[in-house]
Amino acid sequence: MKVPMKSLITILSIAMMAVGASSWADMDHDAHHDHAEAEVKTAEGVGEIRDIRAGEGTITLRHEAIEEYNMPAMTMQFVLDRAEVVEGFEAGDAVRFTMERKEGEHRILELEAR
Ligand SMILES: [Cu+2]
Repeated sequence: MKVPMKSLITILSIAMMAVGASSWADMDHDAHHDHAEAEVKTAEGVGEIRDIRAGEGTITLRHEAIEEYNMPAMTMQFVLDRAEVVEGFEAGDAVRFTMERKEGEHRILELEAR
């Protein structure tokens, strides 16, 4: 049976949308918690500093999985709770950290060398 080109394109774009939607869900793995989860909770994590931007108040960490937040291991940017948190640290340092998610922001509360 000959499938008209137009239906093929429709089928393809639906398939691509489905793939796109599922990979978006993976990337945004923790977003679905935001609505139900009004209270703030903290979590401990371990990782390595990739980049510090004290002027912008951010730090990029490669971190191991954080079960409390349902996060797999990844590299991501965090907001610094206070500028002093990163004092004495530099990119490449292995760290242990305490974080919280508040109003959709991931904040680093404490940083400790390991
Ligand atoms: Cu993460």
